[in-house]
Amino acid sequence: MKQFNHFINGEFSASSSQVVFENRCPVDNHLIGQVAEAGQPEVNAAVAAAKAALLGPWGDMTQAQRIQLLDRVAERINERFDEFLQAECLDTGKPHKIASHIDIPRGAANFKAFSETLANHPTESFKLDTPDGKGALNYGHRSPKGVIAVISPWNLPLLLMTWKVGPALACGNTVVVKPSEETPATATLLGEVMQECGVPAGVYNVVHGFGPNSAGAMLSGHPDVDAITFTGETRTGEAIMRSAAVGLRNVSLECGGKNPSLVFADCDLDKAIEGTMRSAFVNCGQVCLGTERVYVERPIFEQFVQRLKEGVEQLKLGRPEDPSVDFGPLVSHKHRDKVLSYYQLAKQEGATVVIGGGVPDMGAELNDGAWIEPTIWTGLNDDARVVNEEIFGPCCHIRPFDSETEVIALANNTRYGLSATIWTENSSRACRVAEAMEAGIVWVNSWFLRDLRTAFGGAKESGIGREGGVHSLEFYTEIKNICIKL
Ligand code: NAD
Ligand code: 6OD
Repeated sequence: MKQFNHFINGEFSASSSQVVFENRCPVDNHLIGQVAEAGQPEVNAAVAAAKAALLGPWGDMTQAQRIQLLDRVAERINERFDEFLQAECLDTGKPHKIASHIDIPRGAANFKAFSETLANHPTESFKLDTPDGKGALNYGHRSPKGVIAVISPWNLPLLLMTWKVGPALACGNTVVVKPSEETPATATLLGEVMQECGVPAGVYNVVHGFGPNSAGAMLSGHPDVDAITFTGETRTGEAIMRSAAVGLRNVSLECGGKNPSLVFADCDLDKAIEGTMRSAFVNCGQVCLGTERVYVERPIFEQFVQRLKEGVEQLKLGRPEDPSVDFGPLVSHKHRDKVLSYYQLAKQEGATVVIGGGVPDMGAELNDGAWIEPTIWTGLNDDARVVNEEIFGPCCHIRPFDSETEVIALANNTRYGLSATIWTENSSRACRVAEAMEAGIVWVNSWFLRDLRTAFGGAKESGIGREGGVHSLEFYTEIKNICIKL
């Protein structure tokens, strides 16, 4: 059985209290290992190590030296690809087919993506006229912000954690990571990689534990944490923002969504079906950018519903290592209880269940896992809770619409604003509707097509701030104006 320890100041350690919690695999509920739960002593030690490391070898490095080291981290993740893959799939239950294409390659790429931005993004400079005629020169100078707390979720554990750790370290900060309690493995494994690559002690730290009254709250409340970057639920984001208010610490919050997909009758239907199959069901529907509300123009509504249903019938459920499998379990029984409560609610709210709605019979070996059926509904009212609340499972509601104006209003009728997807072959319409979406990210005729130089983040209750490209640079550095009287 594995032991997942904290990684503090370059070394692995258990908690001084010896408190541990279980890590179970959602495929069949077997015990993977025990995870040390951090208390205040471990959080204090990790933050102190991160603060100390801002000086010393890390603080003395040039940007080019830091980038070289982080390139080596990316290479080492790729060299240990299979270990990362196994660890991620055991923790989450997701198919190897998905993690080997998305989670692990992006986990490595996140350490490389920001070096060019850092090297090539200028700071501003202004010449000021002064009464003596000699003038003054202003120029911007970027410094690391300091100790960054990275609090991350379980759905894409390595990808979402390194998406923040990569740019934070490239900008010269140090980090304390609090991975989700559901998925401790890859953050821990990354500690080994940091050691192997010679990243100085204290630059990358990991503390394990839960949120409230545990490592998450202790870390976000720690006075020596200079900024907090978080991905997770909106309600958690609010709690973190309250903590960050003490000491006016910066936050970057990437939170929940209830993302719409708008399918116009002039779309390429094959592409729209293929894209919606991914946006609604990949990773068992546990992607923040995923589609839970589908609006289809009336002339193609029946055909769309029928074809999406046929797509779902083709999904193969099974063990992660089977290369023909495209659909794994939910991350945990706790999360399955939540998703199933919405499946129940959909029936109570009057939904027509097109397909799914329950728990599949996976056979004796797997029935203890957190398996669930991919599900499609139609027929719900616009004010149904199922149409308005984030479920974060493999399910979507499909509703017909009759005009562009109507569908824009329907899509924007939500407290969230993370992403939207538009399917149309009319490029004028695509631009018009995309600009009308109250969302941070809009895809046209694609979904989750990522360019790491672009702004990523949510509007409304889906978050605060943007990361990616220069936006990460803005968050992870403090810009200072230097004014020189000539
Ligand atoms: P969560 O908010 O429950 O947990 C996320 C992290 O926060 C975990 O590490 C958890 O331990 C920690 N945490 C919980 N309460 C805390 C507290 N009071 N103080 C400090 N830390 C605390 O989210 P989750 O269930 O792990 O992930 C699913 C959610 O994440 C969904 O809502 C999904 O939409 C969202 N998400 C958003 C994005 C995005 O980019 N916008 C990406 C992925 C997931
Ligand atoms: O691709 C990314 O950078 C990113 N942050 C993806 C988020 C996915 C949400 O589940």
